[in-house]
Amino acid sequence: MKINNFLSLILITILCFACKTEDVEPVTNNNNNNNSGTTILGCTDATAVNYNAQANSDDGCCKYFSLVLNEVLYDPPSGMNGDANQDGVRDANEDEFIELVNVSNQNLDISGYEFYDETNLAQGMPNHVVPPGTILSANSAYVLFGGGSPPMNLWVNTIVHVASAAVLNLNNSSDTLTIKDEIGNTLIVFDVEALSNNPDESYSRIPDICGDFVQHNSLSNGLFSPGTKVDGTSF
Ligand SMILES: [Ca+2]
Ligand SMILES: [Ca+2]
Ligand SMILES: [Ca+2]
Ligand SMILES: [Ca+2]
Repeated sequence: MKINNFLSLILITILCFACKTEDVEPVTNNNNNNNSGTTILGCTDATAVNYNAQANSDDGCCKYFSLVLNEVLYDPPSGMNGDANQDGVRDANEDEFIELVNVSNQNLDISGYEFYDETNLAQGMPNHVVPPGTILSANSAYVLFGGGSPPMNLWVNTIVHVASAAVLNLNNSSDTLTIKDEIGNTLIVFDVEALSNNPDESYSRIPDICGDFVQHNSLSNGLFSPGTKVDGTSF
């Protein structure tokens, strides 16, 4: 019995030491902005318009201007596949569109912004002027079609307009789109010629916002996506 008691004492002692060795040391968390240890991708530069205070890993996509040209359809496909504005008619001019995104964290007043093709820029006559009171919410899209009657209820969290004065008239072989603000400062210049291969689909930044312009269907995501990311999801 004495030996058994002695062995029990040793066993209890060992178990107690084992318990102590399982004490968990406090985990050192090197992440500045969250305590979960998960990686949150985003822009980590506080001077950028799309700064993400929650991000702890930079995604290489900091932006310093609010408006980003994200997609251009200058060559609507033939047949009803080219009815980009979904008004039931395929028209080579009316179904052209451009898609802009307010990538900043704040609403953006784009009233009075002017859109020109090369011909109209030379004449000083915008193809389109954004009407007064047009406020583009943070992280939402603005789509401008060449013309037609797009059913506005199809777009959520996206402002859709048709060109107010003349179709966009983006010549497939060579043209330049110019966007100015309400006081005439040039914001965006997009040269179609570098991409002028009559693709029968749009050119989009892929990945959206951050990437270079490539043909929209490069990743089998369809021919165009006015108002959404290439995969059809919201901005
Ligand atoms: Ca065209
Ligand atoms: Ca159409
Ligand atoms: Ca033109
Ligand atoms: Ca799109």
